[in-house]
Amino acid sequence: MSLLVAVTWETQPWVERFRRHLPDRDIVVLGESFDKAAVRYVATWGPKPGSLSGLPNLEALFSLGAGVDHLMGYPDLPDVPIVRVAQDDLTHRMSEYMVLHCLMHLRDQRRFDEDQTAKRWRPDRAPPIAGDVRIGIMGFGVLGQDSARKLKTMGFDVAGWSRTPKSVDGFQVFAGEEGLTPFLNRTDILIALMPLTPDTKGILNRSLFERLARGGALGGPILINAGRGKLQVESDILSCLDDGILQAATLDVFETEPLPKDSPLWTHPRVTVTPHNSATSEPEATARYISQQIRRYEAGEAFENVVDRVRGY
Ligand code: NDP
Ligand code: OXD
Repeated sequence: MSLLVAVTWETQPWVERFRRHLPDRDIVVLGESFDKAAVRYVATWGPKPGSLSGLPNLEALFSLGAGVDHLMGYPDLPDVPIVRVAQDDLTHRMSEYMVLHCLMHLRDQRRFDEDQTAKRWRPDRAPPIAGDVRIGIMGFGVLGQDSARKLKTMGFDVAGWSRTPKSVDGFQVFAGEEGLTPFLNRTDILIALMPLTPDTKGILNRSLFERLARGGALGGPILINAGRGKLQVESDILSCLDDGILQAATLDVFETEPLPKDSPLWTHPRVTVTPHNSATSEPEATARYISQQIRRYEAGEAFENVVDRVRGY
């Protein structure tokens, strides 16, 4: 029986790791010849159309990342469980990113970078402390909750917003449409860590930004999006930065990736751009996680972190 690796990234690091973690299996690769009937599992990211067809004995699809929007629109998606990545390596990377960028905005680090370039000595502002700043995390799942705990340790006042009501020790969690406005009204730094679904597409728009807290300690609301680029309306982000509805933004994800060279986001003085690498799927940790899921399943246990196709995440 074999595991098919169908990635749009460089294949070799994945094949090597899967061979190490599943030494008793054939690890086969798209584009090479292999027995389609022997394939029981596929590990994939952004599969090319047609590449998942004609696998009669397929039992599960593994997304190589936490998000599954790369699969949801796929034509003829096989009707087998889809297991997504939810493991510590990826989660910790995301929380590191969130702590880094929240502290960067708190301490106005971009200004000091500019001052260093200009050899300008301007110790003229006592920044607020974390306890003065309210962070709101849209998408209070695996990643949102871990970031929340770490940001809280730094002293930030953190709340979450999710689709369904939930109780998470130590945090106020708002939910659904009726919870959205009160959640935004108390938020100085808005973090987006939601999946891309029909409900969340374009949600980060002017009408939402206008509901963020005014008069907060940072001089205006700040957006950090590491969920998906299509959550955001980039023309609204730019116009809201220009008219003061937003103070600054950190963006890891974009409507079009790679971010086109002519995007004004690259050069906007109050936008920090990173190349969709806030929480990269590291091959060793990801292959280990998927191998563990396969062994669990073959031992008669259920897969963990199975995607609900109706919800879309
Ligand atoms: P989870 O499924 O654990 O959490 C998703 C959260 O979003 C849940 O709290 C869910 O609500 C909430 N949510 C979903 N739809 C809505 C909605 N319509 N309204 C309000 N809340 C909603 O996912 P993860 O935390 O593991 O990952 C989140 C996303 O982060 C991924 O889908 C991916 O897009 C992105 N990501 C980005 C990476 C990067 O490098 N930039 C790396 C990894 C992930 P509920 O709890 O009620 O279900
Ligand atoms: C993911 C990603 O979803 O890397 O894991 O974007």
